[in-house]
Amino acid sequence: MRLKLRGLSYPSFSDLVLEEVSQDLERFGNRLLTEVKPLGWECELNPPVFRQYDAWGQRVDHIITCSAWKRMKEISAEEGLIAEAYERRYSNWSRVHQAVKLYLFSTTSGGFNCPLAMTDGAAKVIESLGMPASLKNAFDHLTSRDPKKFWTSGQWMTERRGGSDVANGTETVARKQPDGTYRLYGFKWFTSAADSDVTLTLARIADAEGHVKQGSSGLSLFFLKVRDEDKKLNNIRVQRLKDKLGTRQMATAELWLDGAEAELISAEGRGVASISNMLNITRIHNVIGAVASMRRMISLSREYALKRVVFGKLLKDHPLHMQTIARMEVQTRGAFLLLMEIARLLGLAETNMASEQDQLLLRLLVPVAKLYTGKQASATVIEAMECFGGQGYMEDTGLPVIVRDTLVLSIWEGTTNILSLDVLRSLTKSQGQVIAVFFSTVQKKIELASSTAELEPAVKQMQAAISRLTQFIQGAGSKEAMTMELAARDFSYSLARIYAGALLIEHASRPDASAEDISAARRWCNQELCPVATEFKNRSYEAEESLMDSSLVYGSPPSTSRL
Ligand code: UCC
Repeated sequence: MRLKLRGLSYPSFSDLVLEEVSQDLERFGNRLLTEVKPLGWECELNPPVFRQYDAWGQRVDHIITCSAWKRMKEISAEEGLIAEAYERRYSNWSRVHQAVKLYLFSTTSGGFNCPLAMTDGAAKVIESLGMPASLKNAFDHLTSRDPKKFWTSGQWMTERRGGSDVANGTETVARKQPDGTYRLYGFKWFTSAADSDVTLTLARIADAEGHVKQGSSGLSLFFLKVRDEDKKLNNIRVQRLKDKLGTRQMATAELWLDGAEAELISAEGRGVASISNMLNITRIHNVIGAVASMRRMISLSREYALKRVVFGKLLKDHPLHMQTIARMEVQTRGAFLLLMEIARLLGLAETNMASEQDQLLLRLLVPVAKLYTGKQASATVIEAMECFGGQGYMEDTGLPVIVRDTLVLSIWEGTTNILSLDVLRSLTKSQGQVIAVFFSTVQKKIELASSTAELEPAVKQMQAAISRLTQFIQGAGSKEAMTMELAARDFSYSLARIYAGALLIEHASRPDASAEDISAARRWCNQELCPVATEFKNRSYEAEESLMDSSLVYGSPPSTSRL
């Protein structure tokens, strides 16, 4: 769209943004192919090594990372992979620009997308706290484009008692010092990207008698530097590196905090609420990683099908094989649009352009998209691996690396069930407003399809799903709270499928939409859009069915019929 001023026609802001961003993405894409991809592979082949003692028996606790990993850090700064979101040179579109760059970077990053997620989260927390003067310097480092200045952050949330129930699992204690700083004592069980420069972490502040308050309201949020100017650890001992299924390029460590100097950055007892700003950002990065893995595996499968001859013809000429890839393609398109929607809403929220509805929608869609795309990605990459037959299982193809690195996406940053409960939390906290906004937004999007006859079946399926979801909500409202908890996962899946369906329909309603856009929307809507209504009808959330769940798992005493 062009703007007209005094008879002259100028390109609009969004046209300029699109043009500049497109050029940047094209340049970055070339850099990824020529420079970053080989570095990513080098990171995989040279995972971090832990050296606890030096030659003379001195405890040093060095985590040694390869040169390619260090180069990834420099490239991340040069490309403004964090900076872009905070400079906001493209106003509300900056987050979309950043998300697309991260999406392109993700599967070639050699695992460096993980520290970037936490770095973004840390910058977000600092900004959300109103940029306290004591943290301004850290913020500048975390959002710097200067490779020499750029810092990454960790997010130390998980302790020995687990990473989900943070409120009860956190044992780390913070003792106040006469100068107002704190010293932290505790054991962090999973610390991703342990080579990071700084971190955010939770701890319980001890009172004068050394007592701490248990539960969520006893937790406060702290900022600390991992090493001092001489690179000496901040009273932290590394116990060992984790031996993980995937993300092996990245050092995940067990850390003892033995008096680590830290700064209290939240109000006392508001640790969880404050770190949730970080969690929401890292969850969005998780979505980026999930969609990127899906897209990468499909691209590779597509290319392979153009070259591999089997049963006398190319794989691409076998309709059953094409059907398999096409099904993945539809899932990936839905996931991609969900990601873009979240990035769009986040961009609006961060430039004070979001309405109250946009903010509510963002709160709801982050856990919905995280849990749904995490699961979709695992299924898709395994399916895509199969497209290569036995070769897909061979390490030197690089395909198992993508599969391994994808499988974590449904676990870290909150498992599927924990995120489903977070969806319920957003409902409770907003007194149901999130769901009202959800319905009205979905309706508006599918109304756009009114002039596209080919979308009629999809619209009908969506209308039916919306009405079944409404009935479920009304029905579940009159039942015990337990019903909603048991339904949480199916409910969240229903929200994801319906919302992504609406986005695909909206996309396919554009005047320049292609036949494939229309087909993707139709096929998406052919799947079960509202599983929660089906399971509710099946009485799956009733108390007796819940008891039967346990009996099926453990048998009922005396157990007579274990298969
Ligand atoms: O650290 C990890 C790995 C790092 C690697 C990162 C790489 C990512 C890379 C991706 C790239 C490919 S894994 C750490 C994983 N751990 C988690 O994600 C935590 C999972 N657990 C939860 O999310 C739980 O639901 C908790 C911890 C939030 C539950 O805590 P509480 O204290 O029991 O929950 P409450 O009492 O409901 O919430 C406390 C406050 C409330 O605010 P107030 O007090 O004002 O009512 C909540 O509304 O926190 C608020 N709150 C939130 N606000 C809780 N969650 C949220 C949220 N998501 N958004 C906004």
